[in-house]
Amino acid sequence: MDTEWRPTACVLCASNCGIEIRLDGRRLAGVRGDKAHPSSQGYSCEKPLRLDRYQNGVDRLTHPLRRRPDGTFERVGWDVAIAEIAARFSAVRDAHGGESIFYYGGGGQGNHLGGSYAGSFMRALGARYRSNALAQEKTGLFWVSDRMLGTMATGDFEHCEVALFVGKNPWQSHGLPRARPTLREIARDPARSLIVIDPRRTETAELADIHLRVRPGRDAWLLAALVAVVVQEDLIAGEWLAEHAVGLEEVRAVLREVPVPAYCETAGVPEELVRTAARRIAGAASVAVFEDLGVQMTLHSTLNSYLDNLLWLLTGNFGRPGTNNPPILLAPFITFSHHGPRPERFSPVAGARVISGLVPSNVVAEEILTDHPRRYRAMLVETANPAHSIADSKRMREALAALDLLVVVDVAMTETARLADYVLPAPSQFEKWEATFFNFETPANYFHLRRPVLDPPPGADLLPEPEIHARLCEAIGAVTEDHLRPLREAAGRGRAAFGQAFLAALADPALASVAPVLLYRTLGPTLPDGAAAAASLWAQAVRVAMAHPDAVRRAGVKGEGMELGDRLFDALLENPSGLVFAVDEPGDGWNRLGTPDGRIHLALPDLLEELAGLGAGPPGQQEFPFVLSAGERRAFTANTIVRDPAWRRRDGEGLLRMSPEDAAGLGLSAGSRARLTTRRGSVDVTVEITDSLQPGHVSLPNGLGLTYPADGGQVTTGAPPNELTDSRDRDPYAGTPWHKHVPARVEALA
Ligand SMILES: Nc1nc2c(c(=O)[nH]1)N[C@H]1C(S)=C(S)[C@@H](COP(=O)(O)OP(=O)(O)OC[C@H]3O[C@@H](n4cnc5c(=O)[nH]c(N)nc54)[C@H](O)[C@@H]3O)O[C@H]1N2
Ligand SMILES: Nc1nc2c(c(=O)[nH]1)N[C@H]1C(S)=C(S)[C@@H](COP(=O)(O)OP(=O)(O)OC[C@H]3O[C@@H](n4cnc5c(=O)[nH]c(N)nc54)[C@H](O)[C@@H]3O)O[C@H]1N2
Ligand code: SF4
Ligand SMILES: [Mo]
Repeated sequence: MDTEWRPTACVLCASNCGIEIRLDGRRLAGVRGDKAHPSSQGYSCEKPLRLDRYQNGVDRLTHPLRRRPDGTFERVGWDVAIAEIAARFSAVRDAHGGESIFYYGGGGQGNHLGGSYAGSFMRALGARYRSNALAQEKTGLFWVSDRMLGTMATGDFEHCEVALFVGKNPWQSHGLPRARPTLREIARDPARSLIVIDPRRTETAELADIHLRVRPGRDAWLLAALVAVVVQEDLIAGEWLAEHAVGLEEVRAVLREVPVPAYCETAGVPEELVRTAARRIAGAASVAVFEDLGVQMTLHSTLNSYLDNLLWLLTGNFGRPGTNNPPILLAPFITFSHHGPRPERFSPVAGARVISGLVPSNVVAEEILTDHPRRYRAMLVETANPAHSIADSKRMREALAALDLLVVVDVAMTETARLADYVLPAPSQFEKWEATFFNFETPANYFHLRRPVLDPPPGADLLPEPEIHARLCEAIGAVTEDHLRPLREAAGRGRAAFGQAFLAALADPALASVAPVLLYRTLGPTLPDGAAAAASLWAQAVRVAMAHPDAVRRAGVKGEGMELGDRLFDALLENPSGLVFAVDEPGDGWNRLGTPDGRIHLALPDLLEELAGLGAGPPGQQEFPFVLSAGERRAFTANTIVRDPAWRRRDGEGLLRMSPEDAAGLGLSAGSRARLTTRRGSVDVTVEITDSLQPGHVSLPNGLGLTYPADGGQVTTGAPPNELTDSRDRDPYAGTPWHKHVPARVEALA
């Protein structure tokens, strides 16, 4: 066993805790929290202990693969793969236009560096449409926040007096630094309060001071009642709103009419408890809020996000420590444009709203399975598993099979890779330079550029994503030696000369569109320890230093202008456990408001109309008696990042949770087998009985139902949730899926 502990990060959820790894040969034999990591500070949960199952999975890809006419795969060399893929994408572009080429993915929970280069190849082809999992969850919130704030805001849970979690179970799903200790600290402190809105009595709800145990799918009524109490009892931050917001009267007019008792009844929550929660929120010095999939993937999802934002805005919880603040993103992978010069965009076939540059995942199949002349004909999928993760897997498989060309870049043979024409193997996240772009903390934000922990497997023929994208750009002639030479020469003369030459190159739009690959090929080779993949971050470091020089200097980086950016970039390279790169002063969040008048816009007419329409009541009796939440985060789920089922120390097959009342009614006992049926399909499951669920609500974990080699064949463990979901069940504004609200039926199996 190696005695050295090597710093890296856990890649199993968006928290990306710093960890240290000790190797035994090629095995990740020891894993522990990294105390030097600025955000997690030594914390980690139970999941990364067996990260070796990701690193050394038996279905890891070792060579580029090409599909034969009979459907099997054959190995090809990189030169052949790159040349053929470039030629086939070019042929699709020549015949149908670049817009018919679609990109999906670009980063899972820990690897966004590779995706930062993919745009170069796509733009060079003239592609305009792309998507990823954010368009299955966050785009409704982005759209609302864009219109209200011209940006987004995240909760400061370290400093808040009241923490509010809406459809979010951070005990299991994390998403805030050191989630479990942070939750315990809030719960233990009599001066602070933890409020949870969830139909389940989750681990987080168990700790809460107030648990609003809403009926599944009835959040819109509950949130409307909460905000209405704030307005009707005159608990709003009146002076603050007069100074900072517009549209209060329109909002007040609608909220005055909300019948609080009736809406609480619809939501299934006692009115007094709702009033108590509203008063606690309005009376607190600071409230931090995190809404997540429980409200973003259920009925009225975009309205839920709007009401949620109204709750903390009407009570003045923005732009101060302990409230909700716009973070400085080192890599701006979320974009806001509503208040800018560009009109809204819509997808070419389904006409679905494109938010933050993303087509809703739920319409991707619709955009392919049609004879519409503008349909997507070719697709590049990178570090995502859409055949498993997008609603209605059956239809998604059909859509992927209907493409003229499907290319998948992954580390493992996934459900999506099996359908591809070419499968391109990348080194694992521990075998290359990597980074996550999920950096949302305020007031101190951090970034972690990770070094490789070990080499790729001997004998394997892998290429990191930046190299793949650079070679593809070169193969179609978008990047040539003539483009690179002047930049390379400038890089040889130092960073200042390089900066000048790079800015000059950007004046040519064709070069600007492939800028990341130019950086990789020219600045990249000058970086220490083979860190070429980090080159795209140089441009981001310079951008952040120009836009937020004081915040960067408060983080301890010295200098002015481009030099400050250079030093920030060097600091990223020199801190293998991560670096605080920006520190805010109280009130800095206001400078990042993106509305042209510098005000918060409270009134969104379309959503106020939907709010007024809630009076008609919830949808009537369904043909199916149960609400299925398809995709609960549990102790041993991590999307589809770890494919080996032996990774799970418990709940190995992913039990269907249901209430004792429902189990008794169906004649089921713990461990019984049952058939779960929806409009789109059936799966067989094993039942767990728990009073943490309400009658009428059943819950299945996410990330199961993967097929993995075992016993000389392929074995599928657990139920794949998207065999049950329907892509038409989606939000009318953002197209986000209602995975938490799938009408279902359960029957006992003999
Ligand atoms: N362990 C683990 N952690 C993860 C992941 C993982 O796979 N495993 N995935 C990561 C990813 S990609 C994400 S996006 C996050 C998601 O993190 P979360 O959103 O916290 O995860 P979920 O468990 O999907 O949903 C949260 C809660 O919504 C509740 N819910 C269901 N229906 C409703 C409803 O109608 N109303 C309300 N208010 N709540 C409802 C569920 O009971 C559940 O407790 O987790 C991240 N962290
Ligand atoms: N029914 C239902 N469906 C859901 C959800 C739900 O709650 N219910 N949740 C949704 C949410 S919130 C999310 S975020 C999505 C997640 O779904 P996807 O976005 O499709 O992502 P993952 O399942 O995380 O797949 C990540 C892929 O990256 C690969 N990978 C790992 N490391 C590397 C690497 O270094 N390079 C490359 N190229 N590939 C790598 C893994 O092998 C895996 O195939 O699922 C969504 N789907
Ligand atoms: S799964 Fe998430 S919370 Fe747990 S160690 Fe990994 S990054 Fe941290
Ligand atoms: Mo997610």
